[in-house]
Amino acid sequence: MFAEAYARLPKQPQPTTVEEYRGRQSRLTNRFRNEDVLIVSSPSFAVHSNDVEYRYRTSSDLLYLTGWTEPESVYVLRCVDGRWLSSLFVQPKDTLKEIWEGRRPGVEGALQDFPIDEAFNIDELANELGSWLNEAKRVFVRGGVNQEVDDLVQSAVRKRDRARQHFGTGPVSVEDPSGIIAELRLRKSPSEIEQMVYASKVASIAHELAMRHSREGVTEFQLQSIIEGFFSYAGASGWSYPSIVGCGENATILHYTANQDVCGDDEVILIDAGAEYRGYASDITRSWPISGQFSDAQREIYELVLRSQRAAIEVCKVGEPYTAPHEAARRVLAEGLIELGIIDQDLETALDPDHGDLKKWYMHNTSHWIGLDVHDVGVYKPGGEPRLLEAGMCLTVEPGLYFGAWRPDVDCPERYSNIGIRIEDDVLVTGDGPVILTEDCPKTVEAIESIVGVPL
Ligand SMILES: [Mn+2]
Repeated sequence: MFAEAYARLPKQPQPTTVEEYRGRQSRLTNRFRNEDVLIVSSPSFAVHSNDVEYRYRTSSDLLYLTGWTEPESVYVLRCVDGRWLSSLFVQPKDTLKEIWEGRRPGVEGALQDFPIDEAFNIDELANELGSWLNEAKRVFVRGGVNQEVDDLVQSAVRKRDRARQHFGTGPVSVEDPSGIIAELRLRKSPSEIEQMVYASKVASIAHELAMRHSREGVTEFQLQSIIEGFFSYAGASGWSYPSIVGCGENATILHYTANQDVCGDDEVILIDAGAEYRGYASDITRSWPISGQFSDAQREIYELVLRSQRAAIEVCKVGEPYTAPHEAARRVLAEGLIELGIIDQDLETALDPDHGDLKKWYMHNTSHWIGLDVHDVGVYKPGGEPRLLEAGMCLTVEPGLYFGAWRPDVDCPERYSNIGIRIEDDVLVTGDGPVILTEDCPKTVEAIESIVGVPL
């Protein structure tokens, strides 16, 4: 069943080139002084149980600067005689380990295929990095990622030797580089957008396949397996966050991930699932009736959320504050809920963050940045003011309404009992207006009703 769906995908895009990684490194060093040193370590493995680890996924900053995905690695940028050098400490070649765990690129591989000037085995870290640190003034490193690096930095800072006494050498400050790298990552390049488009297309088709396999009695985990199975089939590395597959009252739980229930004919299912491709996330939510036909009550809520989502996407424009989609979505939702008699307040009261009833049924934000992290980096309110959208920024637009009849804190209207609807797309801001990266994913009532329960 996957082959036909796979045939609809475009060819996989070219990977990011070594030249582009070099460009990112030099945009970063433009913000540094010659005595600065930047260190980015790969995170350690996460244990699943006993001696079994989770699938390894390196840090997004390391991916962004180098494309290097191997564990036990430390990347260093430093300036020698006026020239910035890109160094990488890597796992050594080890035939026995490679027989068991897989081939290692090693020092040669790092130098050959990556934007790296000098490569070392990781066991040389203390020696090499230790001496570079003694020459540095400001060290940019995120603490808590690599204990050995943290210790080396601390020892360089504490060191009180003759050179320090006589010449004032040695680091005087340790700073977190995350914010500087985040500013670069916030604006996506054409090649990054190509990877994100592929991740989006894979996830769009996966959602469509889940729609096609929906029928009374199907389980949440079966639909999850179709979605995640297609992610793998299509060459994605897996999900970009654990899939949310919730039917009936589970659809009213924002981050429901148990995915263990059987789907009933009169229920709406909400699936929030995205593929990760070459480190880039997609993030899609769709909601549909298991029967393939919206009931009147389900359609009323669905069309309202869809209207609000379209209004929010409309304002994803250069120069708009990042809060504009949220404000647009909230206004449409509040108007609609008043019209349906669900909110008995005037519009401005309904929207009030303290006294408004909108937040009873819509309690989350509308947007987050998306990129190498599903909740991508980038400060939303630099200096306290909402950031203005620029071309190349990518954000999600995901309004929803949730009528959990199980909730003791609200009186859920009977007619809308246990209807949970969220509609989420990934949007690229461009000079020509918003581009919906996930536009292939069926969204209108007509499209959904013609697809649900109809195998490919
Ligand atoms: Mn999202």
